[in-house]
Amino acid sequence: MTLRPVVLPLFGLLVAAGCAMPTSPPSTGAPAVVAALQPTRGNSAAGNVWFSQEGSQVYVRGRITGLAPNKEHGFHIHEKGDCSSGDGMSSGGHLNPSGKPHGPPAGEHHAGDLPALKADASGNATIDSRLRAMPAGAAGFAGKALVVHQGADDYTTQPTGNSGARIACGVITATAPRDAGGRELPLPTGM
Ligand SMILES: [Cu+2]
Ligand SMILES: [Zn+2]
Repeated sequence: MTLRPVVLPLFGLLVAAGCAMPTSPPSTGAPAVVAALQPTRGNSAAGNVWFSQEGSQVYVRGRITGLAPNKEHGFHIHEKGDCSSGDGMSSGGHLNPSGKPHGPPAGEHHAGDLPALKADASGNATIDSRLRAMPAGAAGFAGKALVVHQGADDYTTQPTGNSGARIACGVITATAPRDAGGRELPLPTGM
């Protein structure tokens, strides 16, 4: 709720910047790193998620499809940028460079503990959050993995939150994902 007064003027600035350069291709604008989430074996969740540095703040924005309708899903940055195992397990544990317990975004938590995904009746979730105190900034997430879990994060069970199987995984990179025509997908701003 308290994000609105901060975020809306930023949207305006980004839109204005886009209009000033009508011939340029879509670009990420603010410095950002991106994860293109792919479903793990037997699952359907997928989507693109951007972590953008805006001044001293890090925002996470994106859209994920193929989730369980009307369910909450655990959502974390994991420490290894490796989704090759097919079940997401190769991404290791939660990103936790400062040795914190697992927990909710508003309390003590791993750097990789993100606000839960909330799927709508069609199994889609939109993410638009500001992350608290990220010393390494958005760029510090490059080379890690973004993971979506099958179940809800209880934010209590150590060190995982007990949110079950890993249903989507994507390595976080500084390279923007591209559409079928090879154009960079823009950083979402109006979600
Ligand atoms: Cu996780
Ligand atoms: Zn955690």
